[in-house]
Amino acid sequence: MEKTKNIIVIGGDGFCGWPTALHLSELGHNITIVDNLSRREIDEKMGADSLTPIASMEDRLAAWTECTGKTIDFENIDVARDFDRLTELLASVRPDTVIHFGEQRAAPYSMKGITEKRYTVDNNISATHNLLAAVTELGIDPHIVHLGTMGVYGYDGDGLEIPEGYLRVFIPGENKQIFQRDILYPTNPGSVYHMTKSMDQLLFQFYAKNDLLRITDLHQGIVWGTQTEETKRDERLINRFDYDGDYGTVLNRFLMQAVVGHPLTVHGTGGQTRAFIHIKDTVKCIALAVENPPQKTGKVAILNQMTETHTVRHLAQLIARNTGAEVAMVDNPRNEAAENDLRVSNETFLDLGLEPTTLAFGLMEETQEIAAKYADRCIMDMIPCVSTWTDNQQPGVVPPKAA
Ligand code: NAD
Ligand code: USQ
Repeated sequence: MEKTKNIIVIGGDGFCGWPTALHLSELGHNITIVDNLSRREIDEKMGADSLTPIASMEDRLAAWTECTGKTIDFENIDVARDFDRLTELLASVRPDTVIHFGEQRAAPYSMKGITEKRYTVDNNISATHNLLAAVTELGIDPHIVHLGTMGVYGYDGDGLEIPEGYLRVFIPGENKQIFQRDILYPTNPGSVYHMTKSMDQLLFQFYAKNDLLRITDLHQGIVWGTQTEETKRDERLINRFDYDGDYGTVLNRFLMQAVVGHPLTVHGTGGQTRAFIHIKDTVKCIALAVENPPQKTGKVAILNQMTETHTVRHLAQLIARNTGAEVAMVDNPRNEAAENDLRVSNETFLDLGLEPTTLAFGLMEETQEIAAKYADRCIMDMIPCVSTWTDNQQPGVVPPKAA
């Protein structure tokens, strides 16, 4: 391993943040987790819970020390609201790297109602800006690694490959002059949540240019799977598994639905093509990003973090074939294209040595070792997607004949 780094993981109690913190600790880095535990509070308020029994932060950290002899620090700070404590922590840890996962990340939750829309914008934009402002104010120079999303680009359906980095465009001016510009790839977000990630991009662009901050923005696809090498070591280290209609993502929802005997809820025609990545590859990609900080170029390093693309329909067919589950075509509660193509460049991580965990390889392990093992914890009432994008839409509920 290269030099030990001081790393702050904001959102380190979450689905991606927790296994990332453990993996980087395992690699020998000094880790401080920052989290306000808002995700656990939201579950409590909704009456939902992770399918897997996640331990308290105290028990998680004690288990990690018991298993490995390593310690991870924890600070309960709301980075969107408590600027002073965030600044104090940055001043005392003087991190080499800050990894920023600390945002409200569910599209359906962000579309539930006005309270959730406002919370998502206030929380996500303030969290990102507070981090950038605090780093600038202190005059420190950590590499900031942010978890962004593929969905900022929208799903236009024409199959144009989404590039990494800035997009070079040529704009016709007067007198047949052609002007060259390097711009952020145009965004076309499909939810209030995805809109906040588009806005994050502008914040990063500004601070990279104005203050020469070193920022890597990882445009990640939908994460599936649960466990990593580190979270498997002890049940108290287990990662969260969301399956409810707001926070459950499509592939994990289908896996859980298959084992509890619920029809797989395909929204609309299921022709939506999305990008996917296994949680084991998420933690590897982040470790690669941490080891390869960008230079101070005035530009953000923009990478795509995904390994394969599939239509929702294809995923449902694959799981139905493997498990015998029934597939239900339900109303699409979202305002999204019924069918689209999606091509994404992921050259950087492949060039850095990422060997993807494919669906074909990981699917059955995930079904048997996680979904089936904890199926009795499933709260069936939490399965339907009831957040609709507009008042004219219907929830994604299984029609009576198939239910
Ligand atoms: P998560 O909700 O499980 O974790 C986010 C964590 O951040 C939670 O523990 C929460 O308590 C914390 N948090 C939120 N606001 C905070 C604040 N103001 N101060 C301190 N902590 C705060 O989500 P996740 O699935 O781990 O996603 C992490 C990041 O990765 C998000 O930014 C998300 O947009 C991005 N991402 C996730 C996926 C996915 O499929 N899960 C895909 C692409 C991108
Ligand atoms: N879908 C179904 N049936 C379901 C649930 C979802 O057909 O039961 C469909 C949705 O309509 C959508 C697709 O599956 O077309 C993906 O939905 P999702 O909930 O799995 O993913 P999404 O809302 O896009 O959000 C998730 C994470 C988010 C992350 C994003 C990456 O919650 O944090 O940013 O994936 S991406 O999609 O690449 O933008």
